[in-house]
Amino acid sequence: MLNKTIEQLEQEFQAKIDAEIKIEPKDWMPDAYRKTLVRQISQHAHSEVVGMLPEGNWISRAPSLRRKAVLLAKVQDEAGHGLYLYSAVETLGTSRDQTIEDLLSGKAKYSSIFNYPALTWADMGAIGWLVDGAAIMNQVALCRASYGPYARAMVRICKEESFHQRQGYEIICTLMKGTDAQRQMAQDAVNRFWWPALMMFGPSDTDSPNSAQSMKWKIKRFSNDDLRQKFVNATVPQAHLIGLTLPDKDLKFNEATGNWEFGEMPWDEFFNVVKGNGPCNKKRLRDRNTAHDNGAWVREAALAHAEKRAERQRKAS
Ligand code: FAQ
Repeated sequence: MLNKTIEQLEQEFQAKIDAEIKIEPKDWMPDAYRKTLVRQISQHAHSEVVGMLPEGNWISRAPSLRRKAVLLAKVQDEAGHGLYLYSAVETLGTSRDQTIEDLLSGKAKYSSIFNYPALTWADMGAIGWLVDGAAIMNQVALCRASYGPYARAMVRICKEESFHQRQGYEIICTLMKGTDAQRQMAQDAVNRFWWPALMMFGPSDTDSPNSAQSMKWKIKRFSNDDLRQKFVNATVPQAHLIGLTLPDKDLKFNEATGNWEFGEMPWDEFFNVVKGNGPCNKKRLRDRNTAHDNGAWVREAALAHAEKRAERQRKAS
């Protein structure tokens, strides 16, 4: 490797990617590839962890023991997803402490969707059905990402997200079979979460600075707009099946393309939320910092325990 030029190394690297050979942590990789993975995977990890907040808020208010147990399990799954993803970032040479510090200081991004409030129980259904549904649409493709540790983490995450999506749809279906007030609550949640869910796929392809390179490196397999369209196509029939309308007067089926065409995306709102000015950005960061501070004793205890074990092993050997 020492005798090779950067150009040769880059060519070999791209050839491996083109041949669908996974890149592993100890393999040579261009700095920009490493940087883009650290960026995307850490934002993804932060999204899972911040994503626990709106749902965590409903665990104590779930309408039955069964609903409480399911929601609790789902929120715990999100914590697990965060941990797999933080581990994948570590394999790229960035410390977990640094990655988490970037979230807590407000430097790092996380998905725009988690800056919206969860106002009613129906929001738990809308989040599971629409938010996890959008997440899987994007993440199934990431199971084939070129970086091995990310792709492998995504396989497990997708299995769990698929359960999350079904539990959300089941909540909404149950409400739609209920009283007028329950149906209205479901419709209201869908009205509020529909556009923010579509924004999860990121800016349109013409405004997505990272897409072209990420697709060449096979980190991304589909463009933001392609995935958004696939999500709309999959979700509109599910809404209609149970009597929900979607808050888009321009939504119409195009027989020729087989696509559900949708109206103008609220891009001003998207960029505003990403810049930190969404309804809950400040609260989410504050709550995450409080949770981190409250967990200090757990981290200290775990470290003290690990040191004691290491000391015992040193003495025994
Ligand atoms: N929110 O050039 P692109 C979940 C940023 S997990 C905020 O298109 P890229 C599970 C983007 O980072 C949800 N920022 O970027 C769950 C970039 O900023 P930078 C998270 C956004 O990376 C469910 C800039 O805009 N999923 O929900 C957003 O090629 C329920 C330009 O954009 C993932 O993270 C956004 N929506 O494509 C948990 C999946 N969109 O860094 C709890 C992995 C874009 O240049 C409860 N990530 N930006 O300053 C990806 O697939 C990609 O990163 C995209 C964006 C598709 C999100």
